[in-house]
Amino acid sequence: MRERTFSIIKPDAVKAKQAGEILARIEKAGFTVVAAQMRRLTKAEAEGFYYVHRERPFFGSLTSFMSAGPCLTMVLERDDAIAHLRDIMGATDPAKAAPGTIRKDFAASIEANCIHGSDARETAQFEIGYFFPGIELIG
Ligand code: 3AN
Repeated sequence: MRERTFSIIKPDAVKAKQAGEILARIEKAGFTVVAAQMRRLTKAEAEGFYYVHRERPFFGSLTSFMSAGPCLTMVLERDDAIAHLRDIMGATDPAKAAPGTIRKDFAASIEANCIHGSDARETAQFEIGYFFPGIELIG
């Protein structure tokens, strides 16, 4: 089923000038870019985005990293977009990511792991609305 997901090419990858290569992989995997915007998150925006992780020990470090430089926020569409993006991203920890995945090839650490992708339908709706309010949602 055609659906939308939300993705961020994170500050580590933008700084390393890998955003273009990562986006090319996403497009080659059949995704359409529905919306895209470079932005630098404030610490408060990063905290709101990662609210579900607020009790985790890495929350402060993660939100500092995510607000340390520009990132590329995107809404992506294809069949089974949420699961498929997670497949091509690879595991959260790049050391455990499968060969050929984006994180295996570009990420430096479990925190600076180059790309975000929504993990479920509800999260995708929240995340798309958080950064692109007004975009029509599927479902
Ligand atoms: P994913 O991005 O693969 O869905 P989550 O949702 O478990 O992973 O974690 C959200 C983000 O928090 C990750 N993308 C990563 O940047 C960071 N993160 C996750 N686990 C750790 C950890 N153990 N130490 C530091 N940062 C972490």
